[in-house]
Amino acid sequence: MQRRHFFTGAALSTAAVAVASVSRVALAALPEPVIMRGTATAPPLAPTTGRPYRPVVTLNGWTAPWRMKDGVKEFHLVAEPVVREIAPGMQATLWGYNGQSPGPTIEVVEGDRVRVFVTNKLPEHTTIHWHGQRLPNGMDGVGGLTQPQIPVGKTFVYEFVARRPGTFMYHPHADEMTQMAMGMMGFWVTHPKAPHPLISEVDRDFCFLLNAYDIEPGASTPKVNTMLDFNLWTWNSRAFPGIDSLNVRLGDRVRLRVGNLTMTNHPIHLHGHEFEVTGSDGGPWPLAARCPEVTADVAVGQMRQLEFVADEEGDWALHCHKSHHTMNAMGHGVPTMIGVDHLGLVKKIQKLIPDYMVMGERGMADMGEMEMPLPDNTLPMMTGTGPFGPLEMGGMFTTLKVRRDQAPNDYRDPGWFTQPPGTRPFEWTGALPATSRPANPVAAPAQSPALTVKKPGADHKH
Ligand SMILES: [Cu+2]
Repeated sequence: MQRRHFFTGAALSTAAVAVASVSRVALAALPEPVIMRGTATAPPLAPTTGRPYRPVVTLNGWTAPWRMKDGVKEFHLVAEPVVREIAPGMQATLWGYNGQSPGPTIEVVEGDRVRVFVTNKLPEHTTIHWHGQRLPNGMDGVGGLTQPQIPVGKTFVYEFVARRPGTFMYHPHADEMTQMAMGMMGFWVTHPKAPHPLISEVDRDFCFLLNAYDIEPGASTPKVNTMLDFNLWTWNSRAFPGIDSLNVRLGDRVRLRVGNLTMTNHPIHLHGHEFEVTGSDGGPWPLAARCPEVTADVAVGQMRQLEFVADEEGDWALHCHKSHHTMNAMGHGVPTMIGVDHLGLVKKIQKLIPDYMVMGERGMADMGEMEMPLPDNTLPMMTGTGPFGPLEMGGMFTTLKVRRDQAPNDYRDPGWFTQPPGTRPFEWTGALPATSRPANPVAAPAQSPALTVKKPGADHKH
């Protein structure tokens, strides 16, 4: 892989020299691609030309600037290998667009004519499919079916009118298993050109893609053949605690746009509020189809718009409700030890391996607190620290921070919520009623089944 990158890079610098020697007119034919290296959530990119709209905020991402040329919005996407920090302490070698995975969000207005230049700097061919769009068949981006693949080093031009407003995404339709497992995807939002009866104006409009990677602890390149057993569950290729909080003002109307490009469904759950699903990649939903929810399942290849009024102050968890999707790598091979009494075993092993710890005897929370020594470039299974200690989370988890004094259009993290006095559970220090059950039923000797210990390779001894 390194050698291939090296040679690709060498070929590209040669190409750059060649381009530099052609005329300025020829150069101006293509908008310069804008490359992003950071992982911070970029502030919304207000439109400077064309019809006005309230821009979205891409969680730990950014929106691609465009060039208006003869009334056409021109974007330039560069498909290329990228390095993405999944969370502090872990870098992944992915493929993406314009320096990041996911690529930049594309924002246009209903009725806009859009031209996207796609330059292929990958080591293999690619295409881009514009998921959910109405467009001419030849612009649909399915390699082999609607167009020839974009060869390595070449630039193809897609052009169509963004015919319907809504929430969309883009991704390759070429060697999909590899290219999507490597992180190639991006968000697309088409804003309505005029007030729309089924599309509300919101104060904050966030978007993110659900994605997943299988990267062995200590490695950095995803295993692209994995079908189900991923170990990094991410939003916009970030895992908690690498996912920024969603910071809003008390009373804001908030929209979350979520798209799923993983291999399984994700029930997205918000604490402290009810939301309505107001639309999908199929378009805005009729009012009669909306109902209050606190969890919305986003199936594979689906997109959902979740809308609510943020009318409860606090730090509210926002996460996938599959408990294995709110943890990071390293945990899945650990055997269940709850109720197992290790007696003096640990001390004996520690004579040989001083750092040895037994995990899970009392549950797994120890892992959140201790964060076992890890190989380089991986993330603890249960991690993050809040105002009251370890959060014991990972993966698809973040917080919605609702604050009375968050200024309009201020997206900065306000820090932890200060809870009003008397609004938190407290320790009961009075008398407890006598219990009629054994204190620890698992350890009660009378109920324990007889165990036969069998050593490997010693079948004759019992
Ligand atoms: Cu999930």
